[in-house]
Amino acid sequence: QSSNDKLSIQTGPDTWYNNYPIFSSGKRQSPIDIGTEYVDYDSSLSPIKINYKPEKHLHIVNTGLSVRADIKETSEISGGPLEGKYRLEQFHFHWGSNSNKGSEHTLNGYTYASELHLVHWNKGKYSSFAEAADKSDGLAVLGFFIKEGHEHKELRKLTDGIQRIFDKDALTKIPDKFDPKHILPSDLSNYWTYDGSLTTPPFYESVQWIVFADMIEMSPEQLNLLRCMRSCSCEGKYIIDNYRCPLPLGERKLRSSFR
Ligand code: SG4
Ligand code: ZN
Repeated sequence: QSSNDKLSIQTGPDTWYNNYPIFSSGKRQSPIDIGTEYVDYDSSLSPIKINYKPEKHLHIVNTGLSVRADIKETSEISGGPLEGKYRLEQFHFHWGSNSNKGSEHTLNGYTYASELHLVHWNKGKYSSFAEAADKSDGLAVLGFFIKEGHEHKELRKLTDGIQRIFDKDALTKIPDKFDPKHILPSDLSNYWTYDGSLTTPPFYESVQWIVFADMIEMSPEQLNLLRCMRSCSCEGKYIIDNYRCPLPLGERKLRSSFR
């Protein structure tokens, strides 16, 4: 075993419980299994309003744990379970070593090939992402399950860019205009929502999770490009299976906007 293997094993999802003991007993940790038999329909949950602007040159970075796209424009969401406006900070993906796994949330125990997370912060109450990140009402993350299927046209711009950032800490700009709204399915009225946390260290219990019933598709080729990203600037260590496993719902409520 090389030292790089060890580093990855010591810092990957398998050891996060040991290194962050407070949160192994946390009461609002994420992800969870969305067990539809535990869901409460809430007729007061309106559709999520998306007010996203196209990015002139989307910046994407290989963080060593994922690919992250950083948002420069003032793109916002409101509605649903949210009070006031939440501003889009970044989006990123989780994925598996093959398409039978990769999502963080599961649906009645079923895992999908990947999951997209769009991370927003409460701009009505806080003045920056950093200030909001550890507050109980600080963040809202939109989650979308991704299935293997058709090529996703808007994400093609991103997956083309990924070929330039296979090494950890590499970053690049997408040459074309990129509209984050075009990543999303057209119907955003059906979703589940619950109080949760970041799914990576430091696991702050600050996230209103909104996971959508309508899914996104990416082609096998697009998913394979994610799997070519490296968790170091060396040969052979790939970013795969960068998902956390579901934690108990506990006393929390899991609500749906639809029957
Ligand atoms: C990914 O590792 C992102 O790249 C992180 O973003 C993100 O951390 C982390 O996932 C956890 O986010 O929606 N899955 S999640 O709970 O958003 C944060 C950064 O590297 C703080 C900043
Ligand atoms: Zn995530």
